[in-house]
Amino acid sequence: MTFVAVPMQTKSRGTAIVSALQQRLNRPTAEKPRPVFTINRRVARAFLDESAGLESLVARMAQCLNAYPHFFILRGPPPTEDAVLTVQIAKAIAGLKPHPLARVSGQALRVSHTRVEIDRNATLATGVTRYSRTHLALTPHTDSSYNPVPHELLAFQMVRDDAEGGVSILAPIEDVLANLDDAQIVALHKTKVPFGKRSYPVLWRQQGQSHIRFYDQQIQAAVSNGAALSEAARGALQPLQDVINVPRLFHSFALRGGETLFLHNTLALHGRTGFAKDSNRLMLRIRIYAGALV
Ligand SMILES: O=C(O)CCC(=O)C(=O)O
Ligand SMILES: [Fe+2]
Repeated sequence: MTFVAVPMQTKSRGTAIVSALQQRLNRPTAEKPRPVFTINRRVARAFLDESAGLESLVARMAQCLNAYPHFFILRGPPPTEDAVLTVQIAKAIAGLKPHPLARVSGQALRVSHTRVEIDRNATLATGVTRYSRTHLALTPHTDSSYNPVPHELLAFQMVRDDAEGGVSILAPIEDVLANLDDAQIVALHKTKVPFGKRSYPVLWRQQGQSHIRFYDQQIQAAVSNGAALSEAARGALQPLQDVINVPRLFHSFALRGGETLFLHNTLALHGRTGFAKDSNRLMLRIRIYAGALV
């Protein structure tokens, strides 16, 4: 599936002809595909044993992340606070191909681990990633969007789910773009927006595919720290903000304890609904650079 980055003609939002593709992508969430890999104990053990004999399974997982809807759910293992299996699967996917960054820095090989749970000390003064450690809803976003190169692969291992909230929202880039018109898409490619200390365009083309970097709270935080947000950037962001605030356009599902969500961080935005202030919901988050997803 390809999208025109810089079309010669632009259509206004109201008169855009809804294509067959758009009609398909705008189906209600319940009808959207939700890939699941269920693994048994033998396969789990094989992953822990350096992924011996799992090449075709790992290749299918990578394929699933590169193709719509750019995520899958892993089921089978019981809930655990040990992230070793998730890390091994993430490393197996990442290791399919060397990452371009690996040539310039050992950083590419490092795995980032975070416990995502309510942190009562996470005050509103402690950095932009604080939101994930509260009970608050998170609108669909890209993780590590302040990095020159955001990690390609993210995994969220649900240890303890929340029965009433914390529902995952996944917004594949195709669904986001299908709800914007060509002029809006062009503006998001051309306009730089501040994330952390630097500015980057929200959309870019890589290997014939559009990728996205977007984190509303990060942009707002950069602005409150003094970064300039031009009128052009505000204008480019508004339609995107409008779209990502409509969860019914995207995939949503409640991950249950033991399930792990793997996703392509620059081909699908992820978010969640809020939950109770005293919830004991716990997820483990893994981020890794993955050459096979570049
Ligand atoms: O809590 C969740 O479901 C997602 C949290 C999140 O987006 C993050 O920690 O990056
Ligand atoms: Fe996130």
